[in-house]
Amino acid sequence: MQNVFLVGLMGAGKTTIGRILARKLGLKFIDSDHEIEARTGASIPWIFEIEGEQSFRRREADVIRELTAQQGIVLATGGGAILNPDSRAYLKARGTVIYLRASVNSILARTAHDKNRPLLQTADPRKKLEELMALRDPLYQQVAHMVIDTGRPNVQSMVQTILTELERLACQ
Ligand code: SKM
Repeated sequence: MQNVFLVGLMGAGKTTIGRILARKLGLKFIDSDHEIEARTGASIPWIFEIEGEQSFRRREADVIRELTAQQGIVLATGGGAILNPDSRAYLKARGTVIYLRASVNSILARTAHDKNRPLLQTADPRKKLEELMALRDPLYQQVAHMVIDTGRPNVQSMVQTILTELERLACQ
């Protein structure tokens, strides 16, 4: 059974694309942010505020280690999951990693009214996103088996591209 892992910045569409992909591939969909919230019984902004980012990252690394050990899942990972070297290694070794690469502009548009993104609750979210992109893009690239630009006409065509590419990789 195959696993598919989606990485990329927040607001790139990992959850939306992941749900559709899972349905098409007959796999189970899991979102690591939702899993952390379910296990903790608290929202991500709350965890950031009360415990701090470092504690959130520890919880995230535990969840990535455990979830990637499963078989037959599509996993949407939190935007910062790839910061942890162990998590990068698990993702790369235990499934096909797809980097959904979105522009800062499109992420800003998608997250404009989203209060659930603690890292963007700043005076200048564009600057923050540009910093995150500069820091993380090389890490997403490093871990990815496939890079998909999200500026396509629609979600369905993006999913189709991914499915075709998954088939190609499977035949290699
Ligand atoms: O995991 C959440 C959390 O808000 C942190 C984050 C990040 O570091 O980019 C992205 C979200 O998916």
